[in-house]
Amino acid sequence: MQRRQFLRAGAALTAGCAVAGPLGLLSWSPRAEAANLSVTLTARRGNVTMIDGTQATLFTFSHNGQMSFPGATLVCQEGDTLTVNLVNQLYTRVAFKVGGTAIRTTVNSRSSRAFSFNAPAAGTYLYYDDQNNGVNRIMGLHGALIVMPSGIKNRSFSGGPTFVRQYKWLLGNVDPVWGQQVQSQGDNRVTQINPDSFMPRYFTINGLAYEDTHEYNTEISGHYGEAALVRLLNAGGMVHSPHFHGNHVDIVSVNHQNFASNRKKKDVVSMFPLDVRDVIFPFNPPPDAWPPVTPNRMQHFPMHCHAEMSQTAGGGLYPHGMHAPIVMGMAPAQESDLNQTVNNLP
Ligand SMILES: [Cu+2]
Repeated sequence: MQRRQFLRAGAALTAGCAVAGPLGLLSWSPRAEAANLSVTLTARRGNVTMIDGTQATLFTFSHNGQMSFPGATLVCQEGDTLTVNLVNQLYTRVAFKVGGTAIRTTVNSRSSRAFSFNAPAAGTYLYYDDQNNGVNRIMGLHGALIVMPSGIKNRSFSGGPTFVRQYKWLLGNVDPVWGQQVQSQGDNRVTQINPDSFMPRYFTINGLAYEDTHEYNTEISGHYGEAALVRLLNAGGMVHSPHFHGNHVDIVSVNHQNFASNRKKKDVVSMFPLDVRDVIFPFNPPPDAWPPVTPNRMQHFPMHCHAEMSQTAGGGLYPHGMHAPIVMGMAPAQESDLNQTVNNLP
C-alpha cells in the first residue's frame, strides 16, 4: 500500500484522530466544520545520528516511540480543538508552549497530562519547551504546529497569496556537549546548563543536514509558475540567514503578522531564535537567465544559510549543514507531507 493510500485509509477509519506518518502529522483536509484532534507527544531522551555519524543525545517530543528531531508536525485548521496527550518520560519537568500565544502547560518529571486548547489563528507556530533560557528547546523539545485557514487549502491565511505546494523548514542546532552532560549527570542537568556555553556543531533543516536534505519534505521542487509556500521556523540558538538562489521570495508572514499585499521581496530572510516567517518561492523562470529558460528545463539551485559556520558539520565538514536543494522545472517525485495532507486526502 502506498503512503498516500495508507493516509486515505487511515483518515477514513479514524477521522479526527492522529495519523502517524513519517512526521506524525495530524490528518487534515479542508472542512466546513471544526474538529477535535488529538495526538500523543512523549518527551524522551535518546541518541540521534548526526550527518558525520556522531551520536548526539537529545530530548524530543516523540509521537511514535522513536526519537523525533524535530517533534511531530501538527496540522489542523482554524476552529479546531487540539488535545495533546503529554507523556513525560524525562527526569525533569517539561513545558509545552505554542510560540506567540498564551497556550502553555507543564508536566512534572515522569508524569503525564492531557492538554486541550483551541487552534490559534491560521499560521505557522513553533511549539517548544520554554524553560531554562532556551536550553530545553535547543536540546530538541520543539516541533511545528501549522494552522490552515478554515476550508482553504492553497493559502496560509484568508486573503493571502495562493500556492501550489507548501513546505516546512524547521531550523535547529545541536551541541553534543550538552547531550554528554545530560547523559552523565541526568536529565535535570538542563536546569544547570549555562546557555552561554552553547557551541553548536550541527545545523539542521527538519532535523537534517546537507546532503540528507535531498528528501521529499525538505527539497523544494516544482514546475515554473507553481508557487511554493515555505514555512520557516528557528528553534535553534543562533541567528540564521537563509539565502534563496533562483528566485527572490515574497515575505508573506513575519511572526504571525500577515501581509496580504505589498509584500517585500528578499533573497535573504533573517531568522532570529524563535522567529517564524512564511515566504512564497514563486518558481518564476530565473529572470537573468540567457538564453531564456524553456518551460520544462530543469535547473538546480541551493538555499544556504549565510551564517558561515552553519554550512559545516562537526566543526568544519563542509557543506554538511543548513543547505537545502531547490529543483525548478520538475514536479517532486513525492509530494511533501503537508501537500499530501492539504491537497490529496479525501
Ligand atoms: Cu548565498
